[in-house]
Amino acid sequence: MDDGVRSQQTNQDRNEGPATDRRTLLRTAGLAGAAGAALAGSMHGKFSLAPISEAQAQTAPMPKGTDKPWWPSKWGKDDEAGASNHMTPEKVLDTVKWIKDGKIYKIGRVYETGMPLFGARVFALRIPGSPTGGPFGDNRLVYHDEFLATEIGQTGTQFDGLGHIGLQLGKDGDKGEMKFYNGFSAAEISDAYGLKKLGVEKLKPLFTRGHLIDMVALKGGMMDAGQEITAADIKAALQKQNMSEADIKPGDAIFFHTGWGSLWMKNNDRFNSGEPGIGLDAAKWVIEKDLALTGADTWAVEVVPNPDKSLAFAVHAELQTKHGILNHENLVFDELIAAKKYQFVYSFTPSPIKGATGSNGCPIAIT
Ligand code: UVW
Repeated sequence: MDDGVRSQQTNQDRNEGPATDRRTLLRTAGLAGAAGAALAGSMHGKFSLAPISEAQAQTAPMPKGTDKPWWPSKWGKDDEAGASNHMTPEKVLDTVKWIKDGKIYKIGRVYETGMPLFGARVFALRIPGSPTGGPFGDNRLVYHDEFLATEIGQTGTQFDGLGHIGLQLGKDGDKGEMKFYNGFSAAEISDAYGLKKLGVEKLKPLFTRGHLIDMVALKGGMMDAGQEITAADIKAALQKQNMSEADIKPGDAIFFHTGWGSLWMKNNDRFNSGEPGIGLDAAKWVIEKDLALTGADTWAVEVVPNPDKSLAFAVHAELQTKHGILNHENLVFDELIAAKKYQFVYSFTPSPIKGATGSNGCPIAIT
């Protein structure tokens, strides 16, 4: 179906829906009770949400926090690259000015067995054969291959692409109304062998100015699960770090050091139990600043549980689904913080796996 037709049909459907339906927020009602408690508790390790009932599903056209279509995207109705479109030659040339001492910092984690994983995700690396092949030839060459079974874009240091997070509009299970970035529906994009639209391979390589917010310094210690980073916190941290809010330009990236990453592989249960992070207030600030990417030393970047316990990953939906703003999770900033390097070039090219929802890989910061 042509995109214009797609958006017209959905808009028409929504405009003609009964007014009472617009006020019905039953899609989230299933989260408010028992599942809200699950969110507050062990969401990451043992993800569980109470399913909404069939009766609720029949009368639930709009989810909480969404009152109008978010498409077409400002990048065009066919766009699949979202905020990576900020990466123009002009942006790259402006970004390069931030390279002062030529030092490169790895800000991604090592992928290994025992790292904390969301829900039932797995990470299983095997080297078949030991060695996999050989010896070959008179020179007796041997070689190793690896076999990796994992949600490759959603374990460890992970970059969320635009096919990852969507919102169910309309009735529960209606894939035509399960909407992603730019209004693409699950019905259009889903495929068992890779997303047909919004695959991570559609994104442009990211090379932009990164601003690091040290929340540990601002708060005087590691933040706690459920502790929200607000726009006021960002402003206060910028001031403390002698940085100017005016220096944050469209297409830049913003990163948050919460201290939560210190639990990585030391206390996975606590790491998985929730996390500090940005809430909807900071997300609004990110959208207003027209940034390309958010990142943090946590597994979702956003506060979990959300202070509004009826909401699940609301910041993901605001930034990625509605605005095409990208997200990088489980980053490490310790070396940058130790060197007091709060401004750097962030560089990352998502692994171009056709139809993938995200990407593994090691982002770098260049100072
Ligand atoms: C989900 O996959 C729901 O979240 P995240 O992007 O944090 O892994």
